[in-house]
Amino acid sequence: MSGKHQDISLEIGGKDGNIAIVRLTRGAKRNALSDGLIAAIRDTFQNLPDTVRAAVLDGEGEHFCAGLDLSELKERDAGQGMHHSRSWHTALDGVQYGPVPVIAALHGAVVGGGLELASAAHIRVADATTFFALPEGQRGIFVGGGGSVRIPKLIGVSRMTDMMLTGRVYNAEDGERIGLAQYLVPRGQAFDKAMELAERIAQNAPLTNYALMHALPRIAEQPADHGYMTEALISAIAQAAPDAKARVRAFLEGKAGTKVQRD
Ligand code: 1HE
Repeated sequence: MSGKHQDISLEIGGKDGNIAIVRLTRGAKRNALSDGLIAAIRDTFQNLPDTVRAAVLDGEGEHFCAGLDLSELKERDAGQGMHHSRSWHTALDGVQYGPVPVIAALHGAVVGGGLELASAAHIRVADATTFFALPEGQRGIFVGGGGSVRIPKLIGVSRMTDMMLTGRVYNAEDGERIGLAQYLVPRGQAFDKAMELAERIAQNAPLTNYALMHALPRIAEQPADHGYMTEALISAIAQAAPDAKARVRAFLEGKAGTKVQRD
């Protein structure tokens, strides 16, 4: 990392010490994303230790993230605004297309750029206090952190349009129902659930995780015949790895714990 930033922390944890816990630590400002914090998110995800197999992203205090730091908005001209948006794209692409899957542990406000950040994660776990909104419409601005690309993939263009036109706020339950989160847990339990999922993910073959993160969203953008080809290439690479061979052998030899089981 290019130096520690006061508004973010990185801890390495989990049973095998291979989970990165990335926390926004700007609770007093509801984890609002300043330029400095966006750069720190970029640097943190770009420089995760090689031993890390999954990451959990959460926010200190009552809210996951209040979005763009509005106090920095007022001084920007159009050119600076474009570069600012592009800097978010780089940082949030680094979350989505980094080395390991990212699970966002959500609570309280997940609004504006906070929802854009959460959308860059691979899995979102919301606790019962979570609420989702895109107040950009009310602030006279537009999403700029990749939200117009990522959020419609989660909930569709019409729901996102409604959120921005009307200021609609989704509570945790409705947010999970429409696809803003994949898991809904009781108040205060999002981090523990995210860690549990991270532990599971960390046990997968790293190459499979990488293929999922990097190939799936791209295949979704490709015409079907290109998608099939990409799928064939990735599956050939994954199955050729020694790790894959060892795992399949373990199943065929009836080794304990390799069967698919109900949760
Ligand atoms: C902030 C921000 C912020 C809080 N920028 N300082 N995002 C928004 O429009 C959401 C704006 N925030 C809120 O609606 C509320 O703060 C919350 C619902 C998130 C939390 O409410 P609450 O009552 O817990 O906190 P608060 O009293 O409103 O805020 C506490 C402090 O955080 C206060 O500062 P203080 O110095 O007076 O203590 C707030 O000013 C500060 N704060 N949110 C700056 N967002 C890439 S483009 C993305 C575009 C967007 O994200 S637009 C949506 C921006």
